[in-house]
Amino acid sequence: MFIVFIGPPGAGKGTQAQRLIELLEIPHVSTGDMLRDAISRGTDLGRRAAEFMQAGDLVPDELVLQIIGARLDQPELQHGCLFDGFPRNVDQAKALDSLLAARNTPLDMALELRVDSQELMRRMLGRKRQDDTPETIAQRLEVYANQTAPVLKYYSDRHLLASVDGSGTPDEVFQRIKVRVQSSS
Ligand code: B4P
Repeated sequence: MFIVFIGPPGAGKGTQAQRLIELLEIPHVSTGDMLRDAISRGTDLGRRAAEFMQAGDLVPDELVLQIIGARLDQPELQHGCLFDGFPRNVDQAKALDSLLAARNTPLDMALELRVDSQELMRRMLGRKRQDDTPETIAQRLEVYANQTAPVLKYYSDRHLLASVDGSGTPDEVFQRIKVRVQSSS
């Protein structure tokens, strides 16, 4: 099963993805984690991505698609995976469609996690990551509204979108996700 996980910054995609990959027994593909890993290893790609992440902007598609393409070529991803934080704009969604079509493995589901801005701010300021300053968070929320929200329409038009309320405890949220995923598989 191939699923994409979409939601505003701090919605808990990473938190819920860990649970979902265990339930579905599929690999986890988080572009945020892969980019942070490239930065900590000091690779050329990491150096180029760092300035965008620190500013709360999207990393250029060219860099993100480079890491996604390489990851999709790994044999463990042949039968499915959970894309976490990718795609983040409509061009990335179209590129993912092409990559999956070339492998004859179309996307099964787009899962949206919905959380209001006040709660997002509270969660992100609580985790103390380097790119979680109030200014950067405001910029990331704006980028989400302008660039990532249109991805929801893209998947809704293709009848692939399922939206889940991301408020409440991690257990409560996961129960809702489980119901949606199990009813579509
Ligand atoms: P990501 O790493 O994708 O992270 P995120 O959106 O900030 O957070 P996430 O939703 O995963 O929240 P989490 O579970 O941690 O992106 C970081 C940056 O990388 C982007 O700004 C961008 O620059 C770049 N990037 C990544 N992918 C890209 C792409 N495809 N294209 C271009 N650029 C890209 O949860 C947040 C906090 O809330 C945690 O502390 C958690 O413990 C807490 N929490 C979770 N669920 C909770 C709950 N139910 N109740 C209370 N707290 C909860």
